[in-house]
Amino acid sequence: MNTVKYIVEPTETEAGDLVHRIGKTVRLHGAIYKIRRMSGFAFVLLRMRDAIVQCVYSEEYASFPLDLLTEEACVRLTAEVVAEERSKSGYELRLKEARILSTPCEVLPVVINQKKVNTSLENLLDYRPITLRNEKERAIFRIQAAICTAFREFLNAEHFTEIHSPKIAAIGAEGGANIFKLPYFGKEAYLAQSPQFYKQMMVGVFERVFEIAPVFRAEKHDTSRHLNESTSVDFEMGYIESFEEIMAMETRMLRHCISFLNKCCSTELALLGCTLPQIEEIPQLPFAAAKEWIAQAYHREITDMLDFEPEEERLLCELVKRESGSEFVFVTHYPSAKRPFYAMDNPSNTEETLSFDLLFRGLEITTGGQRVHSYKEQLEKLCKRGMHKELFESYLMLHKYGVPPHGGLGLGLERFTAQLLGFENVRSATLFPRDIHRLIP
Ligand code: AMO
Repeated sequence: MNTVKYIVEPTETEAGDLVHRIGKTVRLHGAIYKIRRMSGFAFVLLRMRDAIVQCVYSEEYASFPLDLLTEEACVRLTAEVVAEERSKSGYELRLKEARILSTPCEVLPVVINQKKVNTSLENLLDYRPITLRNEKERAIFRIQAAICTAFREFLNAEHFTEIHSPKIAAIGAEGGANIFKLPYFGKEAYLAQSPQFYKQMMVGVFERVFEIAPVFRAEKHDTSRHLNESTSVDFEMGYIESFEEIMAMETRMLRHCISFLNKCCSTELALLGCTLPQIEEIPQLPFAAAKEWIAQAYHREITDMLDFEPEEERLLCELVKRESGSEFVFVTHYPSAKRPFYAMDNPSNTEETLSFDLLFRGLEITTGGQRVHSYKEQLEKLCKRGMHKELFESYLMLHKYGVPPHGGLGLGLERFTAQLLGFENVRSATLFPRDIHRLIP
């Protein structure tokens, strides 16, 4: 039995637990974020997993010289938690011992330990592996993680099953030229533009499914709203009576998300100076009416009857906010000519689809709608568009062998995060953005 070993759980303290350890000696680990030398002592900020905590270094208590600590060194520290009324936390952490686990070889190329990383977006992204260590940068992605947790929590409670569909595919689901090709053992394959076909197929299996995963779009334009790889929050649900049920589900999902963030990310939101929107009922209006309204209100000529210009999305949100107070608006019944072949046409006007976009603070964050579920109708639509039905045989099994009326949506995680936190560029809410100029880091 002597050879059997047991894993010993480390007994180190979390930042959040320190307040309960007053009067005790604790062990902590993290990276040295900042050293503030004062006269006779120093404040040492430790970047821990869950927060940045302030320790006090004084020769009186410490068994090591302050010079042992350098910024961005990873350390294990022993400290005494002493009650201190003058401190916001109610305690002071007096450093006693330090063990250096690793030290940086070079001084950082950007200052990351100020309130904000004071540099251009380009630099911020070029040095992402370290700029993300900044407290505010880290907060953005902690919030993004919480958004996904909230969506998952909501969808699981609504009996959606999480799926993982392939990202290498034989055909594109969304049409258009923005598709990445790749060689695939002598064949041509594509990076998935969306999980569209697979989530629809899975409606036939689980009725309600969702996926949070990357999607790829070969966008040739360098804009503040487009990425070449983004994270899509998709859900799809069966046995719907109308596409409005999807909008209602999204409204409830967003409400849950906002209340979850207010509860779990109050520190991060305060750090970023963000107040989250309240979501009551989200107003909706048809695409054609929205176009007219914008044209009239702003004396603009309508140049494209099939889609919005980015400026029109911004203006529409402005109008809706003025009229109803809502920062969200559903635009419904987009023209069939601009929607993919899987979108269901409105039976009472086949020029338009039973589909919608959700705009938030001037930007489209979601597309969704009801899908064609009849085999005959889907074949007709494919043929009308000059598409080769042979290419879609496996997708069409869905229709051929029976599927309930269904629909769903895709929400861009980076766009949603960016709008929620008030960023002008979607890249600010993307860990490692991919765009026409950027493949590294
Ligand atoms: P769509 O193509 O509109 O719809 O995409 C859904 C949502 O994904 C986000 N998005 C992007 N975000 C950043 N960069 C991009 N290049 C980019 N492209 C899209 C947007 C958009 O609203 N299959 C449908 C969804 C559905 O009907 O279920 C689809 O992919 O926020």
